[in-house]
Amino acid sequence: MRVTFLGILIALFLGIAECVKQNDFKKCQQSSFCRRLRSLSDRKTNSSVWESPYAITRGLEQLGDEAASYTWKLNNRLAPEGIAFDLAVDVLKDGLIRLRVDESGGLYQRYNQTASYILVDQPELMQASSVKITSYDDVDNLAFQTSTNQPMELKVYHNPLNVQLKNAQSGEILVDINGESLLHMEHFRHKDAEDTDNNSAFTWHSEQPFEDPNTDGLWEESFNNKPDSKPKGPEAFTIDINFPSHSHVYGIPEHASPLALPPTDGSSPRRVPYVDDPKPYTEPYRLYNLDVFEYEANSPMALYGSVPLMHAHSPRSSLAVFLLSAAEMWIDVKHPTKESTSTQWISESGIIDLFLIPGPTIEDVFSQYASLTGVSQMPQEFSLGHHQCRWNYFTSKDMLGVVSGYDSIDAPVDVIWLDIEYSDGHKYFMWDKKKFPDPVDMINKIASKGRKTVNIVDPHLSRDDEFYVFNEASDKEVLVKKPDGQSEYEGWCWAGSSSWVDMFNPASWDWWISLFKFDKWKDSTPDLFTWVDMNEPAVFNGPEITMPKDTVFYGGVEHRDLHNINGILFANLTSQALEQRQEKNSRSFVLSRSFFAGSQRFGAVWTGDNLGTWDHLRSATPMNLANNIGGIVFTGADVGGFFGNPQPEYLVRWYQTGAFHPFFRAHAHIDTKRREPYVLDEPYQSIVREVLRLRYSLLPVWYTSFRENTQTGLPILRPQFVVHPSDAGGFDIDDQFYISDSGLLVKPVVHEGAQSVDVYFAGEEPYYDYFTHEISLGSKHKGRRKSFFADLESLPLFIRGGSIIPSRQRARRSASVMSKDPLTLTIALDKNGNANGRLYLDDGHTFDYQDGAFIDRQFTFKSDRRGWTLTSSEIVPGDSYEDGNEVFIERIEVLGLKAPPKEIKVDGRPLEFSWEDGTAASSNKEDTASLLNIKKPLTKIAHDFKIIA
Ligand code: NBV
Repeated sequence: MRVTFLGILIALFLGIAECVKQNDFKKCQQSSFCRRLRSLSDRKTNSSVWESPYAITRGLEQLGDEAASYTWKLNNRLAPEGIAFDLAVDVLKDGLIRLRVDESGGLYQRYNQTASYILVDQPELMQASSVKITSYDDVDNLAFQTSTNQPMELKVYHNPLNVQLKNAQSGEILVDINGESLLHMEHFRHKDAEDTDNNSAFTWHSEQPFEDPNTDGLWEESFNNKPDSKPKGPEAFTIDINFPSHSHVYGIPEHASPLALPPTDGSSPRRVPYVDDPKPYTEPYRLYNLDVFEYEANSPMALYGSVPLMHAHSPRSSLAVFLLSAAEMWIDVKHPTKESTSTQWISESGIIDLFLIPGPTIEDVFSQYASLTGVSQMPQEFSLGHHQCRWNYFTSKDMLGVVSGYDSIDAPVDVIWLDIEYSDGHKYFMWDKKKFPDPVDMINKIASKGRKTVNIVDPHLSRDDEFYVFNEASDKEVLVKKPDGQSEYEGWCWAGSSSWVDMFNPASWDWWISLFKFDKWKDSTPDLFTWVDMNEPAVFNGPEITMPKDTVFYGGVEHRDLHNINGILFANLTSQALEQRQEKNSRSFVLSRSFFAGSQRFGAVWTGDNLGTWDHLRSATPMNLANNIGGIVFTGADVGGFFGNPQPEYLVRWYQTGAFHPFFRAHAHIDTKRREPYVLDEPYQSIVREVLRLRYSLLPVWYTSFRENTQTGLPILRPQFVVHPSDAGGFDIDDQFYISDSGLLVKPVVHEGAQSVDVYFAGEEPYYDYFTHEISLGSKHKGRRKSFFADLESLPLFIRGGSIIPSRQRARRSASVMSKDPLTLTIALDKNGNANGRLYLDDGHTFDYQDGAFIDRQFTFKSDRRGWTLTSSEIVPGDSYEDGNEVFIERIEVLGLKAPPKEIKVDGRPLEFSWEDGTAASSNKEDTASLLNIKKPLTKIAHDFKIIA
């Protein structure tokens, strides 16, 4: 054991493995439940008579008088006598459907706690009186309206069971459940029972009755010689969910795959912009949070996080489905026709808890999904700045050297990070005092330069009896148990022999929070924040580098039932810990590697250990877009690539890309050469400095974008299909994106040696090049591709006409010293000479904004025959905040005016301005736009104003 562990350690440490070890991770065929249940689909294809054995045996019953909650009794005619299921349907307040299937009176209770950890609240039900029920012989029809007054119908057909959600206005079937007759829930059974009891439900999908009760891994299986005892036997389920009128599906992160999910049946994928060599997928998408060493850049393999939310989209409507299961899951995608999609979902355990999110607009989908899993935290403003990380900065001096390195080249950075080597023998919370003799002094010195520190806390606890955290956890009995349910589970991780905290045990919660308190963690300060890594959890000697599925958590629950939500619990509790240790009401900042639906409430995530290769740079954008449309908006990727020593061109392209991801952190493996911006040669260093400054100048856009997400659930990074939902030409595009509603459109350059890029412009508005002000046009019915010069210094960034971009143009060393800086407004006119924009500001670190201490402004630029007016008014009345009262506007730029004004006044006071003729006669012509530059309007941002010309 020790030898193997050492081997793994050395390989990880030196980064010697070349690429993902496919053999370390299961294919569907190697996972018995996936193999069993995926085979149903093949058997169906090869069978002339295929019928679902599931039927309703007792019709609709309403639960109580008030609420729209209904049940049916369900039977599998192939299951032994006495086995039955309950089907429950809730119509939720906003018109979402929650459909649950559970075994009724089974041998055990299937795991049903996932919702209690993931949903923001118990979903509110619609009044029963708002649902009109009509029942015929074999079908119940539930008619209701969504909160946006869209009439819907849910049809429940009894025999065989089939559930369809229809748009009652268009008659379109939106979602069809069990239309393919694949639904199956393996019932609990006794291992030693009569053959019939064991087998009869399986004869449906296996040609022959099983001879051996453990046929096909029902009661035990092993992978790479790691056994999984299955004390409860088989308990998987599968369900087919079809979208008969939706050609595109998106979501279900985390995979390094194109955003528009390619089919998994081996058929050719559509053209995918980011992959040079598209290959057909034959494996289903897997959701099982794993530490995948050197993962592939184009694959449906599982990665660190799981969000079982899938969007279905067509030019006519958008909707989504959310299957709330914390167990391992596999999802197949096919396109029976060009215009339709069929999917099969396979999960190892738990109840079926499926939400139908009806839309019909894409905005509706996001707000409906946010009503379930919540929106982002309002982040600490500093965390939107640039982060410099490395495995590892080794001493206090090294850390302070990073700060002075940035200062020496006048480049901004907000956070310097410490990886695992800061700790004493990987006993997190304990600093290695030889390298960091006075951590508080070091953190304070960094803070005195306007910067913060983050250090890592991995969830494995060294089983060293000198380690107070381990001793306390052991005494409190909050450690994960072996399959016997009694003794502490022990595995290998960085610290050697380790145990893991069971965050499902309520007794661990206050204790975990207490570990971060300043009176306990004396080597910590309010300027130190937390990175939670390896929380999938990663276990070096475990099956697939994680914990065995038969380990036991609180209440006797097996790891298999809750694996995918283990990581989010660490992020949740750590975020609470950072909030609660402050006297002032400060926000937390936590970065977590593992995530699940709802992780947006607890901080940022990143795409893990990417490679320093061009295909990984290309995959970063679709991966971050997928997280964003999965609700997890505060996301980024290791800038520069975690593994490898990138060439300067690659590094520059990475900064240009990462600067437009919400979480912007450079990071590198311990075995790589130093590559901080201040060690780069010219011209690379200067290019990177400019990119960093650009990021900081746009912090007001990023901050406003987060505010918008907290109010609407809309993503911050938006792919084409979200912004132009009826332009089918953009549905497969995932290599360019918009930043929230700001109007900024980004096209990262991600090919070696590129001197030009193609940008896709959709819609009727003009697009202005951010730097040159050259105008490009979309077109009314279809997008247009246009090629741009893009040498290493060029960064394709555009403003959509009709937008107003707030920025801060003074170069500073960090976000925390910018809070009083004046603002610039850049106004890019639409084809009618109008524009709108928003700016949200608050103190950037407390919760005072919840009591009204914020500035939330709407800017409106309106042209008429005589001239134009720019007004600033409050969107939501706020009381401003201390620094906010000092912020003023120092410059206003207007792009695309037809003629210069004669005079410009604010409150009767004339303003100075300059004018540059464009070569374009108007914003409807592709040429350079005119530029009006209004100097020093000096209007306070907290006040209303009207500028007239
Ligand atoms: O803590 C070391 C690394 C860390 O730098 C990286 O960001 C994590 O994703 N960690 C994984 C451990 C394993 C690295 C091979």
